[in-house]
Amino acid sequence: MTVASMLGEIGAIGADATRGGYSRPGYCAVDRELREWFEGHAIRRGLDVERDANGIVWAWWRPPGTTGPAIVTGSHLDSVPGGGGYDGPLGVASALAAIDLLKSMALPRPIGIAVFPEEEGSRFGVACLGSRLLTGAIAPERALALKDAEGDTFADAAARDGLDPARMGADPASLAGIGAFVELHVEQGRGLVDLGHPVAVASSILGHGRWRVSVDGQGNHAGTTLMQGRRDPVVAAASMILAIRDLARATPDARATVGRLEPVPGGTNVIASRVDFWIDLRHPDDLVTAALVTRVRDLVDVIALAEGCTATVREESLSPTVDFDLGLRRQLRAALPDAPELGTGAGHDAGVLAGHLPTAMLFVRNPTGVSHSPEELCEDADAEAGAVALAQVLGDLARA
Ligand code: HGY
Ligand code: MN
Ligand code: MN
Ligand code: MN
Repeated sequence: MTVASMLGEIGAIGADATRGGYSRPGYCAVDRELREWFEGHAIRRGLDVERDANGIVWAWWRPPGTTGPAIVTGSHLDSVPGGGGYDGPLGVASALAAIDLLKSMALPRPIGIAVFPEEEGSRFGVACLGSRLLTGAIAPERALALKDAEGDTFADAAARDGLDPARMGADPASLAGIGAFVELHVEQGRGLVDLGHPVAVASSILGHGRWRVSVDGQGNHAGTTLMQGRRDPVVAAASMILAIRDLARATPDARATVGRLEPVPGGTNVIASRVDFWIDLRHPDDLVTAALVTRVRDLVDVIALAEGCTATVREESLSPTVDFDLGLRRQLRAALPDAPELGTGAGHDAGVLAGHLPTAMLFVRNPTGVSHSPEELCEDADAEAGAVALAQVLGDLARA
């Protein structure tokens, strides 16, 4: 079965008619449907499937005679709201296609596929929630207390999704069973388009974090409240967002985004009493990110005061810059001598695992270079080339 046809099947799950693209939050019915799709494909290939206490689905190819830590690949099936069809699913479908190629190779090591839940953090606000739980990057107590936009706690959602919150948390034994992890992912930029190659080896992941800003003012009637003396948190937030944009513009390589803003109560004829907005901030140097956060906190305080409001800034997640293991990159480049190396500004579960075991990534060309949008794209031929490259790399690592 081709990667493209598997992507076609996945594309029938979680389409978002309102926003376009796909909306696939973690640990819910859509996620369950996607997991069942994956489990069906894995079982049909003779893989042993299990779902761990953190909700990660593992599929193992462990024929008799294979020994030692497994070579694992995989990615995620959840999406951002209105996301594209490749961010995550391309890595999972390519992993299944790679297994089809590897099964006849009589490799000495077991091969595994991992499907990580809530990689986007779209529902509970923390990116890579599954792999962070697995590695201990987030304490289960903190994770279980996270709430989604409806006020549902992760503990309740996980329990409804068939998990036992009491068993969640770091699993060093599971990590020890992995000799190397290689994630294939659609490129979320135009690097490969400009270089004219279908596949690249990843060199690094930009450090990135998320902060929630809550601004409180005075709610009131839009018609009976004169402009003088208003304490409008939405106006304060607007000034803050522009100031954050200007700060990032003035800092080479920085990226700052506010894509989510929620006024309370959210009425057209109501001056909001509060507004929450989230900042996604990224920079290759973790020290610069920290300095930018300090500047953001200061400007938020100054603007809030000027607008007669109060404000808080709370860190929700923070991921340091990742430089992938040089030895592993060398092995991948030996397997794929024509493939260039590219860094990425996008976070991945591979970035979380990189601090715990030998980890690498492959990127596959995206002709539009656009991601987190229905315009994300990967041509069928490149998708197949990616799966062949992944099989090549996994086979080499299994024989190493
Ligand atoms: O936000 C990211 O960089 C990734 O897509 N989760
Ligand atoms: Mn993404
Ligand atoms: Mn992704
Ligand atoms: Mn009225």
